[in-house]
Amino acid sequence: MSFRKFESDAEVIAFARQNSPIFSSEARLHVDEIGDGNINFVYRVADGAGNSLIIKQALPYVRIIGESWPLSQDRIRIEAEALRMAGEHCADLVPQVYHFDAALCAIVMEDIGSHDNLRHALIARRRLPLLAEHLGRFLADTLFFSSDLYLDAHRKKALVKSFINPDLCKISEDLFFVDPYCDHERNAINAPLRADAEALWNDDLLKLEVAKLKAKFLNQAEALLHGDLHSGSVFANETGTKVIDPEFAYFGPIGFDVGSILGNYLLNFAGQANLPGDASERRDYQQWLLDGMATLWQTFESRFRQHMAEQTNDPSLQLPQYADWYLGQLLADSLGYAGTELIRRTIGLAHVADMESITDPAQRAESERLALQLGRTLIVEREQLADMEAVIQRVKALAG
Ligand code: SR1
Ligand code: MG
Repeated sequence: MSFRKFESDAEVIAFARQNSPIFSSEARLHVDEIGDGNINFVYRVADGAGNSLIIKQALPYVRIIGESWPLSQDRIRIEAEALRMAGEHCADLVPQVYHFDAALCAIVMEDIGSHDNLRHALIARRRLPLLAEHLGRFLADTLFFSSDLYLDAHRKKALVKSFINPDLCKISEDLFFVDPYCDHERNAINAPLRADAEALWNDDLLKLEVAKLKAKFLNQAEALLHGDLHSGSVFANETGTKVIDPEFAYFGPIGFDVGSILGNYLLNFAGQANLPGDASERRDYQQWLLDGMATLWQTFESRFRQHMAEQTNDPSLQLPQYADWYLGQLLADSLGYAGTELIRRTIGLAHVADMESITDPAQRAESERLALQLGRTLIVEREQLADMEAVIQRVKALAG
């Protein structure tokens, strides 16, 4: 069978029936196209009796741009394999993959509809009591168990090869590390923020540090990353968390994943300064976000350290002092990449609703200015910020 885009509901329904056992043969099924992401087509198929699943299809181009931005469909194989690998270590934190169809470039997977998009939940100032702990565990387990700290040397290199993902990496290489640091045509800059963006383009110290982070992104095959761990790639409710969409997965620096999600906590923190609603409620929620960052890092750090102590077989990597040094490096990397996420979401191509929902451009610029300042600080001071408590104090000082 060769590739073709699903052209009708009937085709999507037939594919769902063929590739999952969850519907009875008499059930009347209906389809909704639910994708609100930038890149793919996503459908929910349901029977009206409480059974449903998700079908995601990757076309040979970027959905929001069209055929002028071609994109390898190998990304959907990568996503299916990354979900399956994550499921081996934290099955409760990812959707189950029922079927992957290489010819149709489609995944059939569990519907996580009882969870809400984390970005929308954060904008609505929902408190999700288990979120930070779940994210810390997801990061520690997926990243440790795909690194040389755990894997046999041959298995690790075979995996690196199988997750070579050049098209999707190139998007991140450009959108994170190139466009925001020059007057690039892909950038989108709120008019009152123009002077701040121009100052950043002339900031050679910042650009030097971003170059170092980019070099690591290009060269450091440390672990299998999710590769796009922003708050739109997380669904959550009061009791559960699901991480979706690892189509950008590749072997890269661990700090990129940890930093991406920390950066999204801080994007919401900056947005809350000017989002609608009661000021004291918004300030309290900013504190909840900072507490969440502390819990996330503490969960990640202690679990990763425990894995290193108990599950690292290579004797050359077993020294406790090495674990101390290594986790210090991971914190610095994570802060740096959090900074690049803050900056690229503020003046680059792909903005976030945490800021865009602030309708007044001048007010939005205030939040965006804070995001740029936080981003710059995390990047240039990443080696000096000794622990997450120091980071939080620095964030509070900048927020005023
Ligand atoms: C053209 S893709 C823009 C952004 O959307 C994805 O989710 C990634 O974050 C990417 O950078
Ligand atoms: Mg995505």
